[in-house]
Amino acid sequence: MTSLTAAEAYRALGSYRDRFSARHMRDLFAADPGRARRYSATLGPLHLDYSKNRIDDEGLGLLFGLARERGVESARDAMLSGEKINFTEGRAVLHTALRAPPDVSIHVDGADVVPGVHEVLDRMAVFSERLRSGEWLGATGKPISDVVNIGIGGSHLGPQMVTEALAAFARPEMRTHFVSNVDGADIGSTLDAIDPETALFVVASKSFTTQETMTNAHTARDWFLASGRSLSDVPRHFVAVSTNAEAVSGFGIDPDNMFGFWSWVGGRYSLWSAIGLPIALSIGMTGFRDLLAGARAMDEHFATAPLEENLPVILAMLGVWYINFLDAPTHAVLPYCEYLDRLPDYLQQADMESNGKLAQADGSTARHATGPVVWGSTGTNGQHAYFQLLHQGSHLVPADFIAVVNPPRRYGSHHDLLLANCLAQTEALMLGRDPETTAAAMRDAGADEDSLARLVGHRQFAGNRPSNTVVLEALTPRSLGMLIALYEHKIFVQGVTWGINSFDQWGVELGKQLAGEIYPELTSGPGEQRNPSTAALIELIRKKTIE
Ligand code: G6Q
Repeated sequence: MTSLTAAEAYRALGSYRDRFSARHMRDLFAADPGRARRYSATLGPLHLDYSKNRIDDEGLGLLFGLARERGVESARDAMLSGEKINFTEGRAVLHTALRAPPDVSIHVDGADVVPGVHEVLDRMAVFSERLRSGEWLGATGKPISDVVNIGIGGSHLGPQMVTEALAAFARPEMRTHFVSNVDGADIGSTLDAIDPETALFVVASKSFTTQETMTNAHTARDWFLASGRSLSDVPRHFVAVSTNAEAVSGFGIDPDNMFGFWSWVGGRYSLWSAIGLPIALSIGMTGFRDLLAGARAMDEHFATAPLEENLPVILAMLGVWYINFLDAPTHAVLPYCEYLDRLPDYLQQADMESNGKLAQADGSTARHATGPVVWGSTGTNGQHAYFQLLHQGSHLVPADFIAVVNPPRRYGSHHDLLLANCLAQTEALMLGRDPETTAAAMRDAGADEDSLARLVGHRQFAGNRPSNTVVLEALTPRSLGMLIALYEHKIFVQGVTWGINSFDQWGVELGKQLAGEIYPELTSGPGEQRNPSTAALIELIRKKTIE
């Protein structure tokens, strides 16, 4: 495939940008009374309002044309049917098969993968029921009260984000903890809070070789054994989620308590697989299956809706518009929902590890921008921190605001205040406040002409700052499944548009390799080939004092 910048629609978008980019969203709304309705879409319990974007019908038409020209539809079909679209690793990309119903067939290398998916789901159901009902007992005969997931990256961020998002569906007597960092403070503080007699560790690692995870797992096992237990007790307190049966059994985990998955499940797309075991242990398997069903509903929509009505495609192409045509290299994710506190972190990995790359299919380097820096945190907290820059800073920061209509619990006026703030921010970003209105408001408040001359420039808002608003009817396993799959497919569509492979992650290899080399040098001293800066830092650390 040719480069993005050579695409006919890309060039047309460039000239559209030159003609259009000065137009203000205020004027777009004024000129088109139907804009809010036409630039909105609903799928089940999820509503998307994308009307507060710097675009009109012509621009959107060009963006959908670009998606077609870049082969988004055929790439989508190839992914969904199990073709090996992860071309640098020779793998299919089938997180969608993890949420396919049993009557669907999806083949990889001639074999239907769906029966295996349901076999693992059924084993997860049996295990989670035994654990949650208190039938599964620890080595001293006590039921499990604390589940500790030990994993990192894709084996951590998804399960943690979903478990915390759906905390309202969990039973309070079953607590879930997540340990990821190789910093001993992470596992240390978790072990301090639990009892070895009632703890169950889920060692989650596709490879079962990841340094951080295996270091934490061994520390947990040592702690468990130090409590007076023997190796034969380990299988009652440690289970694994992995593709590496040999290493799992070498660790002392009963292979019957290993939940497998497959090479066609990428780490950051794996929460739907057995990597989601902590979710199932927390909210129960019915809830976990609802999560899968929500994602499945989004998959079906993605597979069948015309591009112009296809929610992931709409979000993706708006992102391409800002990144490639309006020089906006970051994207903010702003959930107005405390339960979604971890969503920005989760999407940071999903997006930045998928699309933070420049190598095109033929190995050449793209000469256009690709994946954005994804960042954000919950509202209203962000309003009192960095929103200043969103409103008046020099960077254009497209943002997704995520709101939930019905909270699991209402506390007085809190929820209406929360939602009012969410809507106020998107409106302020879009409308801004021109100098005349600013001056009039200041005059009404009693400001003199001297103050006006000095302060209007500071107190005006240019506006025209774009946002999407995603509204969930309620935060349930189903709606959350839809929301996550929406972003997964958005990321995919952008990767296809940019001509990159969204499913490898070679960029994390070099640092891992160097850490392996530097680790012994912290004891032995820097190797001769070590660069002077790093060598000096190694020496400083070995001295254990700065002076
Ligand atoms: C995700 C990445 C990465 C991976 C972790 C953990 O797509 O591949 O974040 O999930 O490095 O790997 P293991 O599951 O093999 O321990």
